[in-house]
Amino acid sequence: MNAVPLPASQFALTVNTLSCLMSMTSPNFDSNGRRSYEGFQVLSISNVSSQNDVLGIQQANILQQLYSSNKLFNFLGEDPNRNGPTDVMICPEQANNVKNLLSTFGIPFTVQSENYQQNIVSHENENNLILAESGGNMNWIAYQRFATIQSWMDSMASKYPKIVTLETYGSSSEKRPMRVIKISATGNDGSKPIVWLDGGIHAREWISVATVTYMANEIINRAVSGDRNDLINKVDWYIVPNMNPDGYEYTFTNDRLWRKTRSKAVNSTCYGVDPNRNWDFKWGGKGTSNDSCEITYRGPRPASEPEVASSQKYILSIKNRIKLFLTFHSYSQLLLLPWSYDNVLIPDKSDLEKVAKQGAQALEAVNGTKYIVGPTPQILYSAAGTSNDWVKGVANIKFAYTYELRDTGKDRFLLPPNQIIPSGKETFVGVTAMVQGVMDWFKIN
Ligand code: 0X9
Ligand code: ZN
Repeated sequence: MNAVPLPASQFALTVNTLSCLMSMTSPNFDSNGRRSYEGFQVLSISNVSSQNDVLGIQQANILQQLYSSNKLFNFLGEDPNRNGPTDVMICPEQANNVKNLLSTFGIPFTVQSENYQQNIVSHENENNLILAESGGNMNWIAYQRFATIQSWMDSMASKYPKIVTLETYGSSSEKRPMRVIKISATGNDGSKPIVWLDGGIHAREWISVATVTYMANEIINRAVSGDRNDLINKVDWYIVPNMNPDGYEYTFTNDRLWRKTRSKAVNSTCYGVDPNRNWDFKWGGKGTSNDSCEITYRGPRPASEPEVASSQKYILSIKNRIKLFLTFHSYSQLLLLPWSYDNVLIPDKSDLEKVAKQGAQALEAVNGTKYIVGPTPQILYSAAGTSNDWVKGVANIKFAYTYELRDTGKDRFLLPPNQIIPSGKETFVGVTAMVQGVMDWFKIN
């Protein structure tokens, strides 16, 4: 279809009349009192042209305006500047208007979901069925609750007291423990390098929690066998499966798409700070919001969140031993290098890239899952105040990376539970290859 473009001024008017205020201020709830996404639609917008059309209007520019001025697309947190297709969720009251507008400007899109609540319900039903069948015990065939993960950590520590120890280094806004599981095949005598793994800093990214606990379990199994020549036994592992415990629980009980912490903002009705915009390095820069209702809210000040402040303090106390820092998110299948705050190169980019490429290659060899390696702004978008940047810039840990796990946009945060084990297996192979690369660089054997 050959659409007749609107003049730019008329476009601005059209955009300004689109608002999701209704579904933002008075959201729907399901029969269990949880946020319902009934009628929300997901569109995948691809091949957006950055060429000017006859009237000098850029399609990419239009998308940017739609994205930023109307709070239409806030639920998936996608940024139209990123490479690849942009997936957006649209509130029910504007679904038709937005689709008409896109068609008018000849911007190609496909409808991925006519009603996102259906996607959520079928994902949760599937998970709950497995959880019910497995009777509250830890496993990696379903996504687990915070309490189950904590008791599993307790049981590992009491079963293998010489190898597995636990430490609570802080507590969340709602007073859940910030807890690290330490695995040391030869006893943690303070002499070995530390590899840090964390998951769940973003609440809805369940696969990051599941993958990190999967890896912890694998490491414990191999440490118990006690082979001193096994690479994984040459380091001490410090693993925090839940960096944002309140947010994680909230995704089970109240809102499957919650991303932030659960602190209450002063002088606002909104809750939560994006814990990956709250770290005390370049705080407040690009890709952050000062609006407490937004999903990328940076918080009132650096490290305002107890989850972030306690993690910073804890990491500083062991920074000299940490040789590799990996934080796990989803989705997109990326292995990101700092800096993320802006398109600025780190001085040792080639060292970090080399290790990352070894990781991505080893990972891909397992199930053919492809990861793209590169600096954050070049392959995703700029984001200031991330844990990754703070770890590199303040704690001075050389090898610090962010994994964006499965998938590339089919199921997004609702990744089917039968992908936990494949994700865990391939990611662990990727991580061990990176450990090897880092050991080689530091000439540790
Ligand atoms: O926006 C983010 O915080 C991360 N993406 S996500 O979709 N999981 O929310 C990207 C963070 C980017 N970079 C680094 N931490 N380096
Ligand atoms: Zn994330």
